[in-house]
Amino acid sequence: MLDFDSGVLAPAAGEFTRRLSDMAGAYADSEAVRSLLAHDDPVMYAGYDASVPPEAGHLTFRTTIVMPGTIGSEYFMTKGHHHIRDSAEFYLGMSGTGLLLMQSRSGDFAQQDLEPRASIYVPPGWAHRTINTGNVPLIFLAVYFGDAGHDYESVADVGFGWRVFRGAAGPELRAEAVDGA
Ligand code: S6P
Ligand code: ZN
Repeated sequence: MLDFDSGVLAPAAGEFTRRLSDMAGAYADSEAVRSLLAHDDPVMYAGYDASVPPEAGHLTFRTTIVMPGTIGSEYFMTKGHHHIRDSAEFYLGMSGTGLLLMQSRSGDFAQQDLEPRASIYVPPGWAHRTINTGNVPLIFLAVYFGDAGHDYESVADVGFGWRVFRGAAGPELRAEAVDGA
């Protein structure tokens, strides 16, 4: 059972939690990261994993709950990743509002609004990262191949072509130089 309001999946194989210290280098304002980590290490996002074998032929799924907030003025986000075996993924918005950013290996960029009932296709070979641009938790479901695997290093090395900041009139996307894309 999926609880659309809380993101709880039950039964679940387990829960995962990512704190700021797990992704300190992802944010543009390294000084804001340092000063926050000096007295706190907040949970940036968490979620629940389905009990599905991580093997070919299976479809596995997990929920994610991204907390609301900013580092400096950059919205809380997920680390972002490629799948080790290039394969597609399906995202379903459950609660809250945000963006799903996607970037191909050749540097093409796409974004989709992630909101309740949004059904989004992530094509094979596109890295993906979610951003919470609202004031409440952003909650979504992701469905992907059991043997897809996760490659975080490529995204950490190359970066994403766009960052999302809180602006006076709402979320602002700003282009970012990326390495090798
Ligand atoms: C899995 C899917 C999502 C993310 C989750 C956390 O393929 O894309 O479930 O794993 O949103 O993001 P990240 O980038 O830390 O794995
Ligand atoms: Zn994924």
